[in-house]
Amino acid sequence: MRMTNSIIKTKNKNLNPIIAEIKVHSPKYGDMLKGRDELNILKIYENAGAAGISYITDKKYFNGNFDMFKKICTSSELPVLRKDFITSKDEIEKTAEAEGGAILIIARLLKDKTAEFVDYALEHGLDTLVEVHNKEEIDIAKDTNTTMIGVNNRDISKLELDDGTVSLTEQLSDLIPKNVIFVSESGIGSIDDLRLALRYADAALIGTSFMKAKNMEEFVK
Ligand code: IGP
Repeated sequence: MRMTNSIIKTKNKNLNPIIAEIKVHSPKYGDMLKGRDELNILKIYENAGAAGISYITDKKYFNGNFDMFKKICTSSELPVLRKDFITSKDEIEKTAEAEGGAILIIARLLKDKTAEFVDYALEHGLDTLVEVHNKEEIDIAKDTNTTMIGVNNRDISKLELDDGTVSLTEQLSDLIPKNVIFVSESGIGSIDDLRLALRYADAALIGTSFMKAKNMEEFVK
């Protein structure tokens, strides 16, 4: 199933659409697995009612790897978002071959190539999440055929050393076109943060606090 369909389906059931991120390593907190296994965390997220899964394949800052992404895709019925700093179309092809459900395209990174990369991913059957952090980047995202736009509440260039602020989702919400799925990403640490995010966005992407939490069901209900 595609990520957009799963988010809409979850919303129609009156549940909170959450993309739950299996985050192996955080630049701020270090190792997040704490001896656990990625596929165990996947099961926990599925049982908690996540609408989708996110996995970071970047090795340098997040200690992820593409083989694990493939394993997660084949082990789950849920759509899986590949997060990385994608700058080559080969990586889009690889993601589609692995039967990923969606791919992250960072507007700040791809600039005027964003639309082209989005089309390439869509042609390969992937949903696209164009990540933005300010008005200029939303203008880039608006000029594409993307199915999803994600406001990253953190500044990606600070590599997660900032905590981010969910109020950025609120501040930028009026600028997001109504015909795309709007995702609030990063820094969602509590049910109150989630409520604020989902007052404006269709879905929330949560990594760090889910890797630490035991009460994910409460977020979905
Ligand atoms: C998850 P958090 O604060 O819940 O752990 O954030 C996710 O949004 C974050 O990992 C992220 C990311 C990225 C990682 C957002 N954009 C781009 C790697 C690359």
